[in-house]
Amino acid sequence: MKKISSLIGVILLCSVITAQNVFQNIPNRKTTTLNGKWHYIVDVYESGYYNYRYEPRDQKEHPTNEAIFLNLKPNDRSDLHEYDFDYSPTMYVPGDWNSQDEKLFYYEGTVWYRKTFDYHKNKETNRVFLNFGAANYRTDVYMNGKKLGFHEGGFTPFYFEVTNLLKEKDNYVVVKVDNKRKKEAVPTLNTDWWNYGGITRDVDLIETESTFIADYSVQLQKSNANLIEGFINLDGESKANQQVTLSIPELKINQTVTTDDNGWVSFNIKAKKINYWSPENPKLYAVKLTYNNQTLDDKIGFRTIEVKGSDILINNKSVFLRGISIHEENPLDGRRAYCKEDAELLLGWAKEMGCNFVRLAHYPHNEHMLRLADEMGIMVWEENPVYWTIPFDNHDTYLLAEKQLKEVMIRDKNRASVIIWSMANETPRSDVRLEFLKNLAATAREIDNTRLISAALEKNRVKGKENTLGIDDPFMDYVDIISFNEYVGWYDGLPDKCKRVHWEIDYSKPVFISEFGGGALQGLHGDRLDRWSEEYQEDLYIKNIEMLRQIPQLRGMSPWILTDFRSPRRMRPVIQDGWNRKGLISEKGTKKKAFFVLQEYYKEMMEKWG
Ligand code: GCB
Repeated sequence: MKKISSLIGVILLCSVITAQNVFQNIPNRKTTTLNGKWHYIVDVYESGYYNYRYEPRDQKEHPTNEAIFLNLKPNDRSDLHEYDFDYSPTMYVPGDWNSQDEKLFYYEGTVWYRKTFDYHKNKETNRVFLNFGAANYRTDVYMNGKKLGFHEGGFTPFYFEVTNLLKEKDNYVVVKVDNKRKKEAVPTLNTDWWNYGGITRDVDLIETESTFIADYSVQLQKSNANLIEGFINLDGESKANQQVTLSIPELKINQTVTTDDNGWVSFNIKAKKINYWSPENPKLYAVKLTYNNQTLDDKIGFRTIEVKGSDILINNKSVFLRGISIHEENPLDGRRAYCKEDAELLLGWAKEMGCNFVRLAHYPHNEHMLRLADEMGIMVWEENPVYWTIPFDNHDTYLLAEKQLKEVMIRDKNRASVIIWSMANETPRSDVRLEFLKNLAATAREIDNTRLISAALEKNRVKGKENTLGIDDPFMDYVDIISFNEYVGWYDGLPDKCKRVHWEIDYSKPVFISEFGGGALQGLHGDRLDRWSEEYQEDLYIKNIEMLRQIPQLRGMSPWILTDFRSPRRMRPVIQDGWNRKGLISEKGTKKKAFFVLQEYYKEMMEKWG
């Protein structure tokens, strides 16, 4: 019991914080991975979190033995305990729980995780942070019996400082992950993808000096291909008035700048003869930031991205976005994608199809995808999980959406591959929704004025004109690229309808088709009118492509979708069995006929646009 009361002291001292800090460039920092096997406890009733009065145990002055975050063991043979991590099963982190334990395949609720470890700090003065790449959806984090805080949002990173809690021996991190869907959350109750739960991305301890480079941005100024600008931000007690050096040896840049009282400094540096990043030439420069004998390396590409009339210009050259939409799922294993090998598989397929662009739907994907896209020369659309009908009138929901948008923008701002921030997908038109999206777009532009803003909107019929489609969404005024999903031939008529459709889009902005497509079970053959056959999907692609050629401002597309993916909405036995079949590649990795239609079209577009 003594042990418990000393822990309580620690608990009371701590004020619980909501994590929303994002570390820049974790791959190049001094880290110790906590990936691997973690013990877990499935807590359907959340008994380890709430007491029998339904009060959170971590807010009680005297939490009883049942508070799982305390990670207790019976002291003697009479002690009452109803959980025990040591005898509980283990699963792999990172990874979703659905694919690792058959009983958890459909599970939506709380699972507790525990990892124990020893840790030796390099220097007495160093600081240590506990970082999660992502965990879905709400994560409460405890270390050595103390609550560090919580994070909401399933696809963005967060960290807590643990310097003062760390011991040399027998540390334990206990994490409660809850993936229950909620109406007011982002995303909301209703989605068309699998609600994978768990600690789905890497967990690391990051060790820094007492004052260190926390964040930075290094990129070309908007529309100025000869000026590299950005900022550097130090964190720590002596962050004011410090010298930091930015060097890019290949460009003969070596500049020292001095931070202000907040540890912040901005810079702009003229640069000559930059070898610009582009899909044809994914040049990345070695960039080094040095502060007080600490160095942080990165590889950064430089390019401009702009819109002029209906053209998208990369490095001042018109481009056609040969894209494909992708979910963060490894279909071969039927699980969330989380590692570099997964990114290689997915982006490798996209490249094979002839893509120079991917739409990472419908939420921020793991950082491996972005770093690999940088290396492979694939341009990227990143998306905020504002999907379908979230409660647009709820201010807390707005704050959650904004927080997740900021988190991904902070993480990926130095990736040249990212050219578009997407605010939302298929949201219903209304005044409150317009306000919501306008505010999100304004925030995005404030954080990053160099990239383009868009959202996957919806097409509509043009009133009074038969077979005429267009888009009439007031949010179009706030985006750089008019993107919309159209499902002619699947949800809207049969593929033959494509021949009858006229498009009327009176806007001189680039038009991008963020989705079209249809389902096919790989290996099911039939006539082009047999829904679910590969021939139907093939015909749908041929006719959609022909139809879309009529749109003069068309500057790209990301059809739905690269591979079949798990979705509980897809219940039809034999054909679907829990899979959305709109993939151009099956869950076994076999290409369907439509894959080759798109590949052929992209060959043509490459010849035409370069
Ligand atoms: C859509 C959604 C996407 C769905 C797709 C479908 O419009 O944006 O998330 O999966 O349709 O297959 O119905």
